[in-house]
Amino acid sequence: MRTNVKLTVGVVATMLAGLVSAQDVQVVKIGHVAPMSGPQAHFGKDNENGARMAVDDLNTQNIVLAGKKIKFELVPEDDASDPKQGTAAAQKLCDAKVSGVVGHLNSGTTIPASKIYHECGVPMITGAATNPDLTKPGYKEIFRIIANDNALGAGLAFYAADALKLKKVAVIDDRTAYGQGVAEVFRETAKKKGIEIVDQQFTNDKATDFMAILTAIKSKKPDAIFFGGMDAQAGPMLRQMEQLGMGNMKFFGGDGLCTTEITKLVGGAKTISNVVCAEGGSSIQKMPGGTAWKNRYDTKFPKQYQIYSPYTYDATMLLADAMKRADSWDPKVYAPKLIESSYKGVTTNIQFEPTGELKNAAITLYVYKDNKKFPLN
Ligand code: ABU
Repeated sequence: MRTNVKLTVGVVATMLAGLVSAQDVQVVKIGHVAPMSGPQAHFGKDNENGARMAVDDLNTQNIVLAGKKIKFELVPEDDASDPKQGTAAAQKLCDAKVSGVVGHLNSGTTIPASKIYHECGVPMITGAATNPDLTKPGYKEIFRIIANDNALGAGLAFYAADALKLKKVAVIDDRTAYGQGVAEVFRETAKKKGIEIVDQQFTNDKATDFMAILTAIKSKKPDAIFFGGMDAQAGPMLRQMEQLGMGNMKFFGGDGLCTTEITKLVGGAKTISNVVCAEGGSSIQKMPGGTAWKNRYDTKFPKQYQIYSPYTYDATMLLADAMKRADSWDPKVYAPKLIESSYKGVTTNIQFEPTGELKNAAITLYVYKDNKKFPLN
């Protein structure tokens, strides 16, 4: 009888302890937004994987904030690369009281969404959207941990003029905030470097048929085409260049086409070997924690790596780092700590300019050989 009583007390005590510790666990929500549907869904998946990997890693660290054990939870949203869906997703995340947001991917969604995050006071860090206008309003909650289009467009123009000695280039852009912006920087820098812009054509981020604009460009006999846009268009464009006998032209572009996926999207066209593209950061091989991190990523998410997942990983870690320094997950309390960050990430040692842009942002140029991507620097 006595034993039974003891057992009952023991069971009750264990149950109470369980209840207390359950109450002491604080769920901290981190939003992630990117296109998870549509032609850019492969980017979205890669980005979300990076954020998810960071959340999983954080949850092994037994982080305690303000006396509470923290469990991070990813809240994924799909903006389908559409500005309206982007702002709707941002509002949804504000209403869900997330502590921070990683994303968005497209400049065209990130820029309008940033105003919403600013208004609800939630920090947002992008590791993919590169239009310089993002940081121009000076919102204290908005950060970018990758080089912007001023660096990408100019870097490519310098390479075209100085290394390849090109004289005539045609420019195409997809009329998005990213494509139009990076093409403009390339064009203006190229002109200053003495390159003649022999044609300028436009498409959109849903198009797959470029025969008419390529035919127009072919008649101008450029040495190269610069395309401001994403791999979903660049792939078929390169295929159609081969069909039109334009295999002698270099093909320049920014990070939006500098992916693993483009090697599939070209459908075997040899023009992939003409691509020179730029990414806003160091190559994985040169990132401080790059190679080890990439091996872990490939084990966790086989064959899904594209380009930005190390940045979404670092962005998530950076939010948590600021929370630790503030001992709070409340955005109002920890957000001011972000600008003071000095965080040794996978991609680089992350510190910010007063504008929220990354300090000392690197760029890397790439080429494709035997359908594989190789850094030039
Ligand atoms: N940085 C290229 C892809 C994302 C964007 O800026 O739209």
